[in-house]
Amino acid sequence: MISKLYRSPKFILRLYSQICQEDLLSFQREVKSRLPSSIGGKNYFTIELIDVNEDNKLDLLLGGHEWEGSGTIVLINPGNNNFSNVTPIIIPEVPNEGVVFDFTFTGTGNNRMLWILRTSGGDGTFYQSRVIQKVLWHSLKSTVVSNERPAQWIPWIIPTIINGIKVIACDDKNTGVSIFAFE
Ligand SMILES: [Ca+2]
Repeated sequence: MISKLYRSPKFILRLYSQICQEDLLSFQREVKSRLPSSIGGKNYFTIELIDVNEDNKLDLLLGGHEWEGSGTIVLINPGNNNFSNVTPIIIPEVPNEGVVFDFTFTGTGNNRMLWILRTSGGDGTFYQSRVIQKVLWHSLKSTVVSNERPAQWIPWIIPTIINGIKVIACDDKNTGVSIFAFE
């Protein structure tokens, strides 16, 4: 998986070209989709592979424009990387903050926590806030731990340690360092 720090189209093209030159991998299009047909044609713009349920198989998280019928979902890997018959786990919505940008997880077992970065959408505004949602994985209990509006949206979040404290943060060249929530 490509680190969030290197998502620029230029970098991805360079990486792809290097991989091809070195013949490390080859890519081919599969005829049958590995995704459930229920997500077809929907406005999903964020995809992340994370082992959500800690079974060493990467699971799939999808987010986009929640208010347009593209609910935020987790697809648990059945073991063969084929998600086409997997029933999506629906993550609670955050009204008016319906643009989902990024996911990250912290903790383990009963403390496993999903963090979702959002911005405004669905209330007539678009990209005008900076919101962090925290979801306790085992119960899907959802809390909005930070809601700044109006605020410049930011593109990604990571769990990190700043001054010895575990936090969820972003360090983006356009918006600087943002620190959101304490784990
Ligand atoms: Ca898994």
